Amino acid sequence: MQSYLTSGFLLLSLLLQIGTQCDAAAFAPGDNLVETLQGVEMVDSDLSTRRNMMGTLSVVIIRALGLNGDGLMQTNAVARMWYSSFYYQTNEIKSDNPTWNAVYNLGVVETHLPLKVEVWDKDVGKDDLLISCTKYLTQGMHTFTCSGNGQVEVKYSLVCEPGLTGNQCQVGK
Ligand SMILES: [Ca+2]
Ligand SMILES: [Ca+2]
Repeated sequence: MQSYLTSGFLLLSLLLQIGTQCDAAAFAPGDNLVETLQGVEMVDSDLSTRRNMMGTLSVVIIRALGLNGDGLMQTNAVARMWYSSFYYQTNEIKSDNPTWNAVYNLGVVETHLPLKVEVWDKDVGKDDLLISCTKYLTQGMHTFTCSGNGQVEVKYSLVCEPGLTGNQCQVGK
């Protein structure tokens, strides 16, 4: 009798605990324990889906070549990059062939988003957009070049979070 009461009490406190963690309205008085546990499982799989497609991203804006922002004068070259809510801008180099080697460590990010890179010539008044491109990332170390008015070289490293693999870190091991 005592153990029956104890297990009944444990069941009740488990239900109360789950009820406070989830939407209490989802648990009607008639619900049994099996339905309740299925509810918990659904919450868990939502969480693991959210942990999917994550990796550590570093981007290096290496250099640009053959820019022509100011005719006979050297370009006032600046590169900009965007990824998710991140935005970075290099320092300005007065050259048609600037080398920045600017390293940006973004930390753990979602992997399915496009990386956008632009190169600009700074002017008094309106700046000139020389190169613009977007690139979807894959895991590993990669170097790519974007062309426009000249070229820009970009390198990045994407390391999947533990337990994830595939091009965009989407598949669990
Ligand atoms: Ca210009
Ligand atoms: Ca300029």
